[in-house]
Amino acid sequence: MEEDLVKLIAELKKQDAIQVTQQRLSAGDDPLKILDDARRAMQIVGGRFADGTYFIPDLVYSGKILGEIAELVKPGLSRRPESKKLGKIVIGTVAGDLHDIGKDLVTFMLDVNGFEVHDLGIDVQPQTFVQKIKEVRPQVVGMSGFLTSVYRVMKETVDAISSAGLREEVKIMIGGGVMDDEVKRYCGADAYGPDAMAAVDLARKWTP
Ligand code: B1M
Repeated sequence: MEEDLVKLIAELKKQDAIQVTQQRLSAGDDPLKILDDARRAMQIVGGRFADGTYFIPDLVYSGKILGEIAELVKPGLSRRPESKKLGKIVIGTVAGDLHDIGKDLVTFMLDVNGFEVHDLGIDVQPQTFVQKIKEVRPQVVGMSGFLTSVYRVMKETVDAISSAGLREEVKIMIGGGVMDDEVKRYCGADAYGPDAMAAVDLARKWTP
């Protein structure tokens, strides 16, 4: 059924993809595994967009499918029982970038794992990160980026945090489709997280 879901999402067959998701959840399948399969499917969608098989409306529709699957899967990702928050995180998709599905999943996973998350949304200017850091004093800053064109703005955001004298106070993690360790080094972040659970593990490592 794993390959079924990947194929159905990649083929943009929304109703069937939702049905298979429901079946897998009822059968007790791991919700994180379902999300990971959905992510693999989105890579296929992205590849088809890049090679001219799919167009913008297909990308938009794939986003809708994934959004609905994420909503189905979320209740199965258990919330941490205790009420005291583990630490504070400011997160956002950097300026010029409007992708939010992956960032929202990371935000959700951080939240259910016990962090106080301040989500700045999409297209977030460097100074907006700086202002929010001054306001909430987080231990961790998360920057999502999904376009190669935003590598530079990720670096500018880290630079803005440094110029404001806040760099020593925070650990910075980056993530998103086209990010990797090389981009991390280029922009001066502390770590790159390949998926939502990696982001949670990094945040755990950096908070008391
Ligand atoms: Co866009 N898009 N898109 N798109 N889109 C990509 C990213 C692309 C790779 C597709 C491709 O061509 N192969 C490509 C970027 C190419 C590049 O720069 N190298 C691309 C492009 C080109 C564009 C436009 C420029 C298209 C155009 O207009 N000509 C445009 C840009 C608009 C803008 O932002 N200014 C655009 C627009 C869109 C839509 C609006 C139509 C839609 C977004 C819907 C939305 O987000 N609300 C969309 C979609 C759906 C995609 C793809 C197909 C899927 C993205 C997605 O949701 N993936 C994407 C292809 C791909 O990803 N391979 C693509 C599923 C999601 C669960 O995975 O986002 O990777 P992901 O998130 C993961 C991890 O990365 C990680 O955890 C998440 C959960 O596991 N993670 C973090 C994310 N943030 C993290 C932060 C962390 C740690 C981990 O720490 C802080």
